[in-house]
Amino acid sequence: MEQLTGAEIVVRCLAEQGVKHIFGYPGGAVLYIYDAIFSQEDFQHILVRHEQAAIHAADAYSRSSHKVGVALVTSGPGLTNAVTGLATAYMDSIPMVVISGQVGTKMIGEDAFQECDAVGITRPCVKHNFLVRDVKDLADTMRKAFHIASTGRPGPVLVDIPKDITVDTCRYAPPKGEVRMRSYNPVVKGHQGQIKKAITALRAASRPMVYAGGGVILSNAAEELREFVDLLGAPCTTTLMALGGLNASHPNYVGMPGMHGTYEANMSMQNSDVLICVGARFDDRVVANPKHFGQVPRKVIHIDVDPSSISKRVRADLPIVGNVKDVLQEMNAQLRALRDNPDKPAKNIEAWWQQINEWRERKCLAYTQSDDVIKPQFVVEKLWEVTGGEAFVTSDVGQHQMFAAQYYGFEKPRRWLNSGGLGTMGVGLPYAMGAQMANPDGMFACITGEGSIQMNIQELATCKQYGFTPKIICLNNRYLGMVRQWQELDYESRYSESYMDSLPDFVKLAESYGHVGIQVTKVADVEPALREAFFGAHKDRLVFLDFMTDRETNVWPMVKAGKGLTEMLIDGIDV
Ligand SMILES: Cc1cc2nc3c(=O)[nH]c(=O)nc-3n(C[C@H](O)[C@H](O)[C@H](O)COP(=O)(O)OP(=O)(O)OC[C@H]3O[C@@H](n4cnc5c(N)ncnc54)[C@H](O)[C@@H]3O)c2cc1C
Ligand SMILES: Cc1ncc(C[n+]2csc(CCOP(=O)(O)OP(=O)(O)O)c2C)c(N)n1
Ligand SMILES: [Mg+2]
Repeated sequence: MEQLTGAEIVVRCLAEQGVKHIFGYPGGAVLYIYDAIFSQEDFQHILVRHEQAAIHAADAYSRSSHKVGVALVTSGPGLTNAVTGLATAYMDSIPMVVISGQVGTKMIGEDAFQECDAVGITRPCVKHNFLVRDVKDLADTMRKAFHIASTGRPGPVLVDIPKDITVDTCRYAPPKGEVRMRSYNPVVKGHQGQIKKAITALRAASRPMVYAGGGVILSNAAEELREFVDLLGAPCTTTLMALGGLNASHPNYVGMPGMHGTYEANMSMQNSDVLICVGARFDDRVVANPKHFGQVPRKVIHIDVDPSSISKRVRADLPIVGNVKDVLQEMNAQLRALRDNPDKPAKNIEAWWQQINEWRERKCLAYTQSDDVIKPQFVVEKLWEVTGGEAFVTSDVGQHQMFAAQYYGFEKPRRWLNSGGLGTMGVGLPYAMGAQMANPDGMFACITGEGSIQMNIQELATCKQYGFTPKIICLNNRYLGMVRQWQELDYESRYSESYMDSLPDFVKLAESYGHVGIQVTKVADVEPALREAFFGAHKDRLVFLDFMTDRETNVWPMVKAGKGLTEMLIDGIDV
């Protein structure tokens, strides 16, 4: 067995896991680890310009590829800068391992230089964290970190390593088989009896509905979901976290549910008699008012790997604890065996479909594009056309995020990367970096706002250094538009601090970082500019497209906070 330093063990353990890329930023407490990175060739390190971006990029690396994202930061401010990234990944259940440096073990608690209580600060926003106190525990801890991050309900895991541990040496032994932890054994297969009952209820339903969430994406179950929907013949909605989980062109797809969901998705959710929730968590942006939701009697079936998600906000009549992919496979096998005529939807749901098609006729996403001012929806629709719906689309947070979700029809999973649970402005650009690192042959669009993009704008330098070439689609309304919309609707249009003044010249800014910048002010230039950026002379460059959009376009439909799912506003009018 070899004798290695702690720093060398960290590097070995990453190689063991097959890690090819890590995102990070150096500092005193991690210098030995950086030194060990210098002399290895197993993985590439990407030097970001702010630790927050390292975590976001690692997070998107995972979202877009199903691999565990990895980031490395120093102690103190390096760790505190990482907290937003950790909380963002935690809220959306993203598997990630973050390594942070810590002051030497003997100095912990002495207010040492760049000391902070990493384990304490991150405890509420990671799936698990470790402080390594002995180099002999390091390899085991690293292996456990990857295991915990990627199994059960996934999530970020922090490994905090004091500097002296990175210098200490011990024998390194390669891993012996899979990690086993007595205290941690997530359930995978669903309970057979519960699955059988669910199938019976679904087949007997006259208004069945499938409500699919992030769990479908996280467990790579898009194919299983599609087969399930086909076999059942039921309508299906996918949350903001599950766009692409069912292809948007699927005839049974009714769009996203919730606050900015479609009329037909919300009406179908509310009026269903058997609702099956597949890896979603009845978030308050979807069911804002559980009491109103409960007015309609319906049977709720809930599949989730995390039992604490079940009956948290909406009571489940039939809980199924297990991995979405395994449970759907089992359900599909049973449905296949029971189905008499695979080509025809069951007779008992014909009236339901008639009703849903009437709701669809409402055309809740219709908008008018005049000749004079660019509508944000129009830019997203054109982006979809130009990229053939094939791009990896990242977004920031705000109105532009909702327009992206509503107007870019996702056909595949892991193509839509956004912060749903925490709603973190600033993720868009680092998400595009992480996605491109994991999928070098893809097309990348970062749909953002002039407010959000400024939160991690420094990453334009990282993009230059590593050749990341997303097309930044800035829907520039000169407002913190989502805030402005709420102020218009709920605060009598008192636009308190929601305008964006003193904006930089984004064209010059992009150019100063060595990229291409284009401002688009005319409707007729929208499509040509997009084509030029994706397929013209700049196709291999980062292009910052600054679209001057209508200032006060609102996102519709909208269910205001606390309202019932069917208490929607469309174009500002109660439906
Ligand atoms: C400005 C803004 C507006 C928003 N508006 C909307 C909106 O209109 N509509 C909307 O849908 N969202 C909206 N959101 C997002 C919302 O806040 C939530 O993030 C989202 O609804 C949660 O999605 P989800 O229920 O699919 O759960 P996720 O957060 O994706 O959670 C996944 C669930 O699946 C479970 N799970 C994970 N892995 C597995 C597995 N392998 N097997 C089984 N279960 C698993 C987890 O335990 C968890 O319960 C908005 C966000 C923002 C920032
Ligand atoms: C880090 C952070 N701070 C504040 C907010 C609250 N917030 C949500 S949307 C939004 C406005 C975003 O403005 P912009 O990026 O220009 O997008 P727009 O809504 O105009 O499309 C703000 C301030 C947030 N989500 N994240
Ligand atoms: Mg804006």
